[in-house]
Amino acid sequence: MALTDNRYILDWVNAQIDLCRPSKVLWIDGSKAQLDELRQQGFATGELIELNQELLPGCVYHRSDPSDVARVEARTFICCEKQEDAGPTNNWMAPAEMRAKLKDIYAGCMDGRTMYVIPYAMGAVGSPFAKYGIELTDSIYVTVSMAIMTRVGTEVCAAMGDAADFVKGLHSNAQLDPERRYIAHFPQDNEICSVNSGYGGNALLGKKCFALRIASCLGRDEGWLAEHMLILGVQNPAGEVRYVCGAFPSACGKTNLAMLIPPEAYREKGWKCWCVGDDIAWLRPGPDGRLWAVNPENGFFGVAPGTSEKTNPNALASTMKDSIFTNVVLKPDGTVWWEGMDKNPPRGALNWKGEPWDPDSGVPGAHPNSRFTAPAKNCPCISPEFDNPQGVPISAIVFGGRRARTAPLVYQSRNWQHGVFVGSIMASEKTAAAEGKVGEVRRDPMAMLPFCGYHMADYWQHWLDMEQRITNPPVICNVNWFRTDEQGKFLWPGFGDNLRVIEWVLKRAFGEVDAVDSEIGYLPRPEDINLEGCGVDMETLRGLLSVDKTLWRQETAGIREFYAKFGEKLPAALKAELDELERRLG
Ligand code: GTP
Ligand code: SPV
Ligand code: MN
Repeated sequence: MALTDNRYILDWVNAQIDLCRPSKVLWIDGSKAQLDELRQQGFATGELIELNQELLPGCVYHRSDPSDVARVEARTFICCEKQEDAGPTNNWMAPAEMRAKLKDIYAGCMDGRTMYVIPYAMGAVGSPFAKYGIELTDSIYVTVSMAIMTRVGTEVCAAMGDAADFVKGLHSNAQLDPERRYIAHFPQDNEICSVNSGYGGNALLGKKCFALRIASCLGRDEGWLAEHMLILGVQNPAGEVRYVCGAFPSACGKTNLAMLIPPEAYREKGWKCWCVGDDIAWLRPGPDGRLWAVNPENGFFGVAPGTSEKTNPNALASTMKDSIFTNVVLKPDGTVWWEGMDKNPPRGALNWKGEPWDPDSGVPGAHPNSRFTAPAKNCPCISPEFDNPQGVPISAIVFGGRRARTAPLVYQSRNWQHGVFVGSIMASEKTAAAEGKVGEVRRDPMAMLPFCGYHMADYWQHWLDMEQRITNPPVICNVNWFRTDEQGKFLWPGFGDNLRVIEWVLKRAFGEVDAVDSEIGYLPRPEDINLEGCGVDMETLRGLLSVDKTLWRQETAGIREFYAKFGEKLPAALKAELDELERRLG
């Protein structure tokens, strides 16, 4: 039975039923009983596998199709009326053409299946920042995942009332045919159509599709920012909590930084960290002129490999109940394993494809982009402000990526405009979170390259324009945890020790520490980074903070080439910042 009498919702849902012709329609009310029942059905169809309920209560396992293991950027489209509004970094197709294609693919695609109707909220229900959506899907996996990643059900319908402004999302696994896979966005209609993929960011439409691609367009029109950012609260020994947002490309450390545990020397003094969000932040100027952030999600869709008791115990603890594991190793005792969890790979286990796996084979058992889906409330360090409808005030923004050589451990931009420049020139070595060759350097402005729902140069202009609305702006820095030595070994311990860098960043935000000017921005004086108990010597730190002018001159050439893509639309302010950087480098 429908959970609403909202005409706009019912008319749209009915039209999709006519198109997809499901055999059954089930509205998701968000109740535990209904979700339990769905999991049981998932076990029966094999879509889900029950895990050891004593060791992992409420947890299930899922394998995606081996051809369907990451976001597919080549099949992701922005379908606005004019191609120039999508810009040179997005795939574009005319809305009418895409709709015609999709109509054929969706026609009858749910025959013999159930259509699940999921009313969901991005942000705390009732918050002035919250936005609402309906996802239609024929996947139980997607449905139970959405129930973790977002707030779903009856209370969402109540909050939507009879309003017309909800985001429409139609998802079908269809045949999981990679040739007919489309992740299509229609910003002018607040609509998302996803078909032939059942994987994460392609299929959980609240996440990248809505909360970034569609929301970035809403933010442009309404005067706010939808960003690919974690939100971290840092509590100092005086008990004061300061908040930082961080934009790193996929698989570059957002979840890890968001759940950071302070190094022992810090914990002893009383430092604590709080996780507000690990992937997406919606940022708005508050009446006090500061930038305020909410995390629109309700769970974590985190990279499994490398997550361990040592690197990220909070993430691991978050997955101990009511979670979903996708494409990891399935152990004979009904628990899970992945590379980097510990040094004891299991024997007699099944790999991510469901085949018997020999840990000595040299082939990884878990897919490198295997993931856990865990409720935010499970996280031991979840912020008391997590559900605060007003969000949290942001003192600093850090941009970052994986750079073996160029970017120093940290540097601060000179002002907002220079900070926007620093974000726009972000680059990172490619990881497994998207399809493509791992290792090559790609420019990824603000970590938004695959997620900006409109022309990237207009997006930069929007960032620049935001300065007018933020009278008390956060500082903007760039960080790089991934500098390596000649042998390719990381020079910085990373993880919890990143707090040493964040402490400096936050001190800069409050004018509590000096810095040295350099060609690229303000650098820390080495003695201002607290190295107590971290095993890094001054010499190494100096190296980490060094700026190699030859490399940076090559870098500016690369930036110029990248900027050239944007032609006339490139904001003059960014062009001026690049000129200034080149001038300083000599
Ligand atoms: P998405 O969920 O795809 O957006 O990724 P993410 O940005 O949340 O990245 P995540 O925190 O899951 O980390 C991805 C990988 O980077 C894991 O293998 C981590 O172990 C590794 N990593 C994270 N932080 C650090 C760090 O400070 N230093 C080093 N060397 N590796 C790190
Ligand atoms: C990312 O790739 O940035 C992710 C995973 O967080 S996905 O949801 O697939 O986008
Ligand atoms: Mn993450």
